Amino acid sequence: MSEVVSYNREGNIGVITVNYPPVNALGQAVRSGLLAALEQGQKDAGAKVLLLVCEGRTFIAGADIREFGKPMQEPTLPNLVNTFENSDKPLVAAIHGTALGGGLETALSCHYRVAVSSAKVGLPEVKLGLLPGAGGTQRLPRLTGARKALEMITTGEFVGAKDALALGILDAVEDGDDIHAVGMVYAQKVIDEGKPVRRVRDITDKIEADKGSDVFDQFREELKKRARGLFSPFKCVDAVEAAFNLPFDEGMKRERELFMECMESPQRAGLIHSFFGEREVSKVKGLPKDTPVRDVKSVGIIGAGTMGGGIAMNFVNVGIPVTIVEVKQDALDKGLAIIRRNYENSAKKGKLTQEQVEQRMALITPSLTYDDFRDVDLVIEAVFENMAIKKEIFAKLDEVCKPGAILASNTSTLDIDEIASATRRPEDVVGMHFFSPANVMKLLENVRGSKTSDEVKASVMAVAKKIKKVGVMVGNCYGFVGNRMLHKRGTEAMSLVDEGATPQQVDKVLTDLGFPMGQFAMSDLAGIDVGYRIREERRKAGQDIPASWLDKLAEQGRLGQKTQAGVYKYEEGSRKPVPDPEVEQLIEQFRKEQGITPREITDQEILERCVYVMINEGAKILEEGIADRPLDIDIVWIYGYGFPAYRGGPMFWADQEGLDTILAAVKKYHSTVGGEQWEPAALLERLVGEGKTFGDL
Ligand code: 3H9
Repeated sequence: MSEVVSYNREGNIGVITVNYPPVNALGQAVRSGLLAALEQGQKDAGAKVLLLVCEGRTFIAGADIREFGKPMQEPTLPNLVNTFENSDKPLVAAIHGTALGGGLETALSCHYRVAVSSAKVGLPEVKLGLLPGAGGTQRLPRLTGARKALEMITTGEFVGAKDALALGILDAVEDGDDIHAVGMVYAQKVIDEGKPVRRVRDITDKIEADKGSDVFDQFREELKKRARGLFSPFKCVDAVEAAFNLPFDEGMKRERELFMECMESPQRAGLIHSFFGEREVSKVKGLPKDTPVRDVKSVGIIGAGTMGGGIAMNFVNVGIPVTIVEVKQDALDKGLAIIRRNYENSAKKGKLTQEQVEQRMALITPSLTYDDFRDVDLVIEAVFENMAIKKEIFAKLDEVCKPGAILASNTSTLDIDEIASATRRPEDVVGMHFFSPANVMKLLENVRGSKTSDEVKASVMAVAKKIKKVGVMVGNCYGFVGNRMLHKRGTEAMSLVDEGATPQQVDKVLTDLGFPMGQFAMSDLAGIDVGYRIREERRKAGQDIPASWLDKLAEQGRLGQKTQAGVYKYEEGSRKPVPDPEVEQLIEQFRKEQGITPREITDQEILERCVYVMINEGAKILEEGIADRPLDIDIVWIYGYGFPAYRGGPMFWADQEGLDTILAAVKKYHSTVGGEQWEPAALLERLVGEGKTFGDL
C-alpha cells in the first residue's frame, strides 16, 4: 500500500485514509494511492461502504500546485474522480478543515458528503488563474444550480459547512472534531438505511431548471468590471455553461479544454508565483526557524491620524488592546471618532454587530502621555515624516518603555538606524511600514536596522501573521523596497507630464497594465502633501530635488481626495478622479516657466519609463541586499501597491518581458533622459550577459 494513502477495513466499512502533510494535496503519489485503495475496497467483499477521510489538519486542499507546468503524470485527476464516481459501492467523503479545488472535486465524485461544522469547501482555482479541472464545473452546478456555482467558481470564495449543507453540496453536518468518528457514523447510516450509490452526474433537475437562463451573460457582464484584465474567470463561466448545454461526458471534455487554455496562460504562472511567494516571504533568509519570538499582548501607538488609527484597528480586530497617544485632546478625539465611524460602517454593511463595534472600541485606550506605554509589548510610532521629531519620540520611548518592548517606526522612507540611535537599545528598534489604508492593505514591510536583533525581526514577522498581514522583511535604505521603487516611478511620471504627457495618459498606461489606479490617482488618495513633505525634507537635507508642478498643487492646498482637488478633481462624496482644466493650465504654466516645449509621448514610452525604471531599481535593491530575493520585491508590490498578481509582481513580469529588452531600454533612457535612476544596475547587466533571469537567482 502507498505511504500516503492507506486502506483498512473497520467492521463492514472500508476506510481510505489520505495522509500527506501539510494539506493532503493531490500529488501523483496521492492520486495513485487513492486509485489503488479504491480498487482494494471494491475487491474487499467485507466492505459494504467505502469512506474517504484525511489525517492532519484538513481534507484534501486541492491538486498539488507544485506539479503545475510539469508533464502530467497518470493517473490524472479527472480520470481518478470519474473512477471514484463509478464505484459500485457507496462512497462517503468525510470533510474537515478545507475541501478545496481538486479536493472538493474528489468529494463531489463520492456519493455522500458529511462534514464537521467548522469545515469549509470551495473551488479557488480561479485565484490561481485556473478553473476547476476535475469535474467541478460540471458537478457543482448539478447540486447548487447555475448562479451559486458561478459565484463560487468565479470568486473562489470558501463556503462554510452549514451554508454548503443548505446549498446541497453536503448531505450532513455534525458537531465535533473527530472526523474519523463522524465519517464512520455516517457510513454506518448509509449501510443501515440501505442508501444506494448516488452519482452527482445523474442529478439533472437543477440543470433542466437553469437551461437557457441569461445568468451566464449576466455574469460575463459583471466580470468585465469585477475581473478586469483577468483570463480565467471568463473561462469559468464558459465551463459552467457547458454543464447546461452538453451531456455530462462532453461537458467534462469541454472543461478539460478550457482548463488547459488557462493552464497555458501566463496569468496562471503569475498567480501561482504570487501564491507561493506570499508563503515564501515568511521564511526570512538568515533568520533561524527556531529564533525566539516575543509575545505581543498589548500595543502602543503614537499618532491618531489616518495611519495611527488604521494601524490600531489591525490589532483591535484580533483582540489585542491598544493605547493611542496624541499630543492634543482634540486630535485624539478626532482619531477615535474616525475609528468608530469605520467600525460603524462595517456594522451597517452587516460585517460586524453593534456589540462587536463596542467590544473593539473598548480595547482602545486614548491617552495624552507616554507614561501609558510603560507596560506595552510593542510601540508603533506613526507621526509624519520628520527625522527630528521621530528621534525625540524614540528618546522618550527609551525612557518609559519596559525592557524587551519592541520599538517600531511606521516611517515610509527614513533611516531606521538613525532613529534607533536616539535610544540605548537599537537592537529593539525596527521599522514596521504599513500601507494606507492600514486596516485594509495586506502588506507589512518590516525593516531591519543594522542592529535590530534576530528576536525582534522574528517577532515583527510573527506580528504580521497575527494581524493577518503579509509581512516582508527588508533592509534599511531610503524608501526601503516599496517606496524606493515607487519614487523612481513617481519621478519619471512627473517628468513625462513635464515633457508633454497628461496625468490621465500616464495613469491609463498603468491601469491598463493592471494596477487598480495610476500614479497620480494614487498621489491624490495618499495626499499630495505626503510627497511634498518628503521632497521638502530631502531638499532641506541638501539633496537636489527639482521643482515640480506637484509642489505647486500642494502649495495651493490641492491636497488630493481629502480636499476634493489634487491632480484630479472629485465630486462631493465620490472617489472618481475627473481631469481638471485648471491643473492642465497649471502644468502648461509650469512648462513655460521651465522653458519646456511639450512633445507627443507614446504609451510605450510611458510604460517603459514608469515600469522599467522600477525593475532597474529593483535590481539595485537586490544587489545591495535590501531585498533578499526577487520574490520579496514581487510580494511588496502586489500587496502594497496593487501590482497585478496575475503578472506575478514586477520582477517576475520583467522576466516575461525579457531582461535584454529591459536593459536595452534602460541604456537608451540613460543617454536620453539621464539621471541616476537610469544608471543600469550591475545585476541586470550580469543576468543579461549570462542569459539568466531574476527567477534563476
Ligand atoms: C486544483 O485543485 C486544480 C484542480 O481543479 C484540477 C486539476 C486537474 N499544493 O497556506 P498555508 C502548501 S488547483 C501544494 O501556509 P494555511 C503551502 O505552500 C488547487 N502545496 O496554510 C504551504 O507550504 P510551506 C486548488 C500547497 O493553513 C503549506 O501547504 N486549491 C497547496 O494558512 C501550508 O499552506 C487551492 O488553491 C497545494 N494545493 O492554509 C488551495 N496548498 O509550508 C490552496 C497549500 O512549504 N491552498 N500548500 O510554505 C490554500 O488556500 C491554503 O494553503 C489552505 C491552508 C487554506 C489549504
